[in-house]
Amino acid sequence: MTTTEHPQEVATAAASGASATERFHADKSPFEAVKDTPPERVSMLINDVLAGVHETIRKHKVTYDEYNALKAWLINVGEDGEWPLFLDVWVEHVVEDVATEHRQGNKGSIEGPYYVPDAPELGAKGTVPMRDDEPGDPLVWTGQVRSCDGSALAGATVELWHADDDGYYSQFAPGIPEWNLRGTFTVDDDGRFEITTIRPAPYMIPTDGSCGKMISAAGWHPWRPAHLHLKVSAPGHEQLTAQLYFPGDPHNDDDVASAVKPELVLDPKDDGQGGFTISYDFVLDPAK
Ligand code: MBD
Ligand code: FE
Repeated sequence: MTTTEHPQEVATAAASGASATERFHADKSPFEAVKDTPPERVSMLINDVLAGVHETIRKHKVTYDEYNALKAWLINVGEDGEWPLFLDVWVEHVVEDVATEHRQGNKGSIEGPYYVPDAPELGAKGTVPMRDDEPGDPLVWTGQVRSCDGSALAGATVELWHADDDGYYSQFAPGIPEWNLRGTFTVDDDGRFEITTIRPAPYMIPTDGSCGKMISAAGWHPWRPAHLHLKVSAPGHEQLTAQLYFPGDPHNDDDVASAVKPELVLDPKDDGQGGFTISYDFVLDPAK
């Protein structure tokens, strides 16, 4: 069996959730950065969240059966390791809006649960690691990284990660080589880069886990439009986390993660050989 054969038969919500939870714990403690938050702010935030919950219960006369279903569901989300997925799909987009609203350059989009640091370094021009028989249309992306004043940012890095042609991410679905479709590019002296990869497929939230259960109970759909994830970093500048999308995707207008912005939709050109070329530049804000 090749690695690309029917990976959906073995990809489970609990397995990708466990990987995402483990990945999150592997980073430095998220509590460190907020250890000096005054109790007044903590109290205010918790009170406001709870007030929203209390208001919902009164307004809709939530029953004990519904309350118990919620309790069971919250327990299951944790057991499935799906909190990274739940939070990044239904909450992160607002945090991202607030965090980047001051920017003059690119504002970006959410990171999501499937970023892994330290992907292979590929220089200014290169091809991301992929299998010999990697399915998907070839994609060649040229771009430049600049500061808000228009100057090229030599030495900037562009980290790219994305799903394969089945909608699966390496390190979060079984049977895919570790760094498949993940790479780190360092731009040249003119801030330019050229990345060769394949066009990703749309992403479907696993339907066999707690998030999937909530989606189907609510009559929603589980889809994110096809997207490229990236992080752009340069000395003395705010790091940009963004996603890029393809025109015509049916879920650009109703992304389950609410993470599409018009300026993030690409304009791919047919390369005449079954592939596409894209051109997309980044403008980073100087760090405050
Ligand atoms: C993804 O691939 C993703 O990008 C987000 C934000 C949430 C779930 C899966
Ligand atoms: Fe994604």
